[in-house]
Amino acid sequence: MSPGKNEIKSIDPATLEMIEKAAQEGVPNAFERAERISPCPIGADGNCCSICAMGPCRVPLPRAREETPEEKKRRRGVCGATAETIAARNFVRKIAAGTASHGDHGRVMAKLFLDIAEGKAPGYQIKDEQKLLSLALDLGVKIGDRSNEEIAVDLGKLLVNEFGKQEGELLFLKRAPLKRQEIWRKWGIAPRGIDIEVAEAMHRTHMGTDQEYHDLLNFGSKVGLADGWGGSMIGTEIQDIIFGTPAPLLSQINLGVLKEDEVNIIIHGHEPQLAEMLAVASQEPEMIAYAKSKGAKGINLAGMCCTANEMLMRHGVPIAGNFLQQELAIVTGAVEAMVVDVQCIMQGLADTANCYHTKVITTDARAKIQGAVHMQFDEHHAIESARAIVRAAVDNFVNRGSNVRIPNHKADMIAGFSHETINYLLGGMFRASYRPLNDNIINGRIRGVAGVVGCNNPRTIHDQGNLLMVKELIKNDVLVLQTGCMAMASGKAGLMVPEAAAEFAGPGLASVCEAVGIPPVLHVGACIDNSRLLIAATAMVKDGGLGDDISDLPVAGAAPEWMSEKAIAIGQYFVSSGVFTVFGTTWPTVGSKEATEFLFKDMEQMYGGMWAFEPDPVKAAHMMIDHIDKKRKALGIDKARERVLYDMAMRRELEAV
Ligand code: SF4
Ligand code: MSK
Repeated sequence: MSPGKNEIKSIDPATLEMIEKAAQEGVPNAFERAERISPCPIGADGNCCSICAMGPCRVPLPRAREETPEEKKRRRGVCGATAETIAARNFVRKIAAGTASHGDHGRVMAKLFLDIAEGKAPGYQIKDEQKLLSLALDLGVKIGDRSNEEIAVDLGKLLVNEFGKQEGELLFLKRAPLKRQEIWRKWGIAPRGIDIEVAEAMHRTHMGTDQEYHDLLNFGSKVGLADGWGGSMIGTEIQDIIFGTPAPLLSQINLGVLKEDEVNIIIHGHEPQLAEMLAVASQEPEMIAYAKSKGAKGINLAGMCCTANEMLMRHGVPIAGNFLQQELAIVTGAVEAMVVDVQCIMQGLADTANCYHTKVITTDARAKIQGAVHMQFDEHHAIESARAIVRAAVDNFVNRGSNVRIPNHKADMIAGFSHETINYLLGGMFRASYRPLNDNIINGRIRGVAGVVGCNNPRTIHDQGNLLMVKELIKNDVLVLQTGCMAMASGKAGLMVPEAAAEFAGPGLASVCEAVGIPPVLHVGACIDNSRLLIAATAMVKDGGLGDDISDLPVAGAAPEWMSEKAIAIGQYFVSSGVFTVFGTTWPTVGSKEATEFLFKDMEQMYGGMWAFEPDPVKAAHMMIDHIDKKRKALGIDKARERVLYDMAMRRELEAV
């Protein structure tokens, strides 16, 4: 349920200050809209079907009592579809929408990569040659004495082909542990291509096609895998090659990164190709001189949502905030332009911007907003497009009103823990490996690893679910890896600096963090970079000592404040890859006990991973810890942990004597 009228809406002081300012100035925003609009309980439970014009059909469970067998029999749509079919269809459509979104992102990157290799996208280059060569080797592209561009053309064609491939299996599936690949084949869920699985999902869920909920949900796993081991992984790998593989760097986060005396440009969305060019254009001496000619001291670029994560981890561009702060950034009155690309961009931005001088600039033909200015970004003339946008922002500086107030809140954070970086940090440059991580898990200093990812949602207190969960996990010696808006929530709360280990982590995890010099909570990237978590989990399996499949690892996943269909796609590929995954806020199949049971229980028998739903973030953290302990026991390493704790207690006792 949404926080009530007089309840706290966020635990972030910058957010609270701007909600207050918005209320004083009568400015619309998601927090006040969520207060006015109650979520439809039938839709929220997955009990509403609107896929044909005989409906929409609502098949709600009776409230506060068990349904009778007679009611159960009659709980059907006009076509006779059961509540199970309706819930499963709705769920699979969410996975398909999430997979389509990440897939479209990956496709744009694959095509840009091909254009760069063919010399058609001046301004971009291949920045990580090592990653280009290692990916080419992985996928059987000939290297020999060929130039990077020649190799990249072949690699680019191979990856673009993954989207439209009609048969066989996605190339990246071969990166998974062998046992995992066998599980996928056994259940018929090894994706053939990316688009074909999304298209088949839409067909299967059309009126009158697949009406067997087990079959529908099993197919949903296939679609999810086409995201994690397909569209998202292609996007991540190519972005690393063309923009550089992230390595740890220090930056800052929260609305306090905006500057009163500079032109503030916020880059918002998910695809970083324009933002990369804005970073260049905004720092060109002529552009800074132009800004000065308008009375500003310079040009300040800051990020929002996942474009922010991309620019933070590769260039140290500070982050203004996460998903629920997008309108509030405009409420500061200090933003000259909010430049958006695709995904997670609220239409409400245009309304909020109407109350100030801010220009909302859409830049992608797939994502326009009524009331925004559209300035189409052209990758083939990238720097020129970027300059035009920066100039428009600079021109707007003179229009700032007098109601500027930038919250004085920002925090330091370290970002950029890619799989490669974790490898180097743990194993050293010359024998990069996950061995030290596995060893510390085996000896019990690190109890396990958790991926805490996903969005914000005004139906729950902003950032609170994340913080309570993450603090509970690290206190219990669980190393936390984060992406998306949840990574930002931890960054704002000061959990992504090495000093956080001593303050918040349990003694075992703190000792490892101190030895390696890392925070107890690692920023791994944007939403598509959840594919890095799959690679990290696979690396842990391959390094040995922790079983022979991802489902054997003492790991768990969570999205305590999710809202997006992409989060469901991500969760499904975690589950189908063998990971226990718990979501908070709301669960979209609770209206069908059978469909929910299949996701929460049967999937464990099938894939070794399953879903869970727990809105209380501390309880959810303990479900993850219990799962981690169950896996430790199965691996026979639970005793090692007990021994470590016993030894430490003894040592303390000895010291006290
Ligand atoms: Fe109703 Fe069936 Fe049409 Fe869905 S498909 S709206 S349940 S009639
Ligand atoms: S941006 S999908 S609100 S994490 Fe990736 Fe944040 Fe969720 Fe969008």
